[in-house]
Amino acid sequence: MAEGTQHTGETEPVLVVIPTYNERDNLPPLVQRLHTVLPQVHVLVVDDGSPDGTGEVADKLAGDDDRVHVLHRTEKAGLGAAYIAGFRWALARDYGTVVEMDADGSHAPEDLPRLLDALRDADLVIGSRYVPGGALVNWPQHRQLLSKGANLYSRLALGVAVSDITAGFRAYRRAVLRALPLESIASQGYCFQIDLTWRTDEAGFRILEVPITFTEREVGQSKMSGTIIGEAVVKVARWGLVRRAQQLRALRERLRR
Ligand SMILES: Nc1nc2c(ncn2[C@@H]2O[C@H](COP(=O)(O)OP(=O)(O)OP(=O)(O)O)[C@@H](O)[C@H]2O)c(=O)[nH]1
Ligand SMILES: [Mg+2]
Repeated sequence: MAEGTQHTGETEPVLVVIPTYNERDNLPPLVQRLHTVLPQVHVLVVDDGSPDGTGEVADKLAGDDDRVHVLHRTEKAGLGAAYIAGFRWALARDYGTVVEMDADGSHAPEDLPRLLDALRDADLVIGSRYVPGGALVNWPQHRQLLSKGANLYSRLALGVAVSDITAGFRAYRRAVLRALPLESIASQGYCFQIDLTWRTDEAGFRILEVPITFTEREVGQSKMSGTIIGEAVVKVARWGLVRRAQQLRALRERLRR
C-alpha cells in the first residue's frame, strides 16, 4: 500500500459503517460533514427498519450519491449485529479500512483523518475519550461515571491496556476483521466494543488510541439500558476468567521449563 494515500480512497478504499435506529434527522448532516472532511470515503448505513423512516432517508442519500450505500435489516437486532452485517458487507468488497461511527453526532467526522493516519502504524485505532487530549462534551456525570467504571472494570478483568475500551469510534484494518470469528460474536451495545477489542488484542494485532472529542447526542433517543450494562458485566467477567486462566497456564509452562 502506498504511504499517505490510505484515507484518500485511491488504493485502499475506506468504508464508514454507520448503524442507525431512528436517526432520521441526524444522518444527512453527518454524512455531509463526513464528505466535506474526507470526500473519498464510502458510507454504509445499516438500518434496522427504523420506524421513523431513517431507512428511506438513507435510500435518498444513496440515490443521490454513489459513495453512500444502505443495508436494510428487518428488525432491531442491536448495534453489534448491525456492525457485523456491515463488516461482512465490507469484506465482500475491496475496502481496506472499515470505520465504526455512531449516527448521533457523538463522533466528529473532523476527527476521522487522525484516526486513519494512526492506522498506518496500527491494525485498530480507537478514538479515545480517556487519553490526553480526549474530551467529553455534554455528558452527564452519571454517564461519565458509568463509562469510566466500565473501562476500569474491563481493564482489570481482561488485562487489555486500552484506556477507552468501550469507545465506538474506531478504524479497523481489513486484516483484523478477516481474522476475527465474526460468526461467533454475539455481543451488543458497549459489550460489542469490549468484545472486539480483546479479541483484536488476543489475536496479536496492534491497537493505538488517538484522542477525540465525544459530544452527547442532541437529537433522538439513547438506547443505553440496564440490559446492556448487565450483559457487559457478566460477559467481561467470563472472558476475563478465561484469559487470566490462559495467562496462568502459560506462566506455569514457562516456569516448568
Ligand atoms: N442498526 C442499528 N443501529 C443501532 C441499534 N441500536 C443503536 N443503534 C445505533 O448505534 C449508534 C449508537 O447508539 P446510541 O443510541 O447513540 O447508543 P449510545 O451511544 O450507546 O448511547 P448514548 O451515549 O446515550 O447516545 C447510533 O447510531 C444508533 O442509531 C440497533 O439495534 N440497530
Ligand atoms: Mg450515542
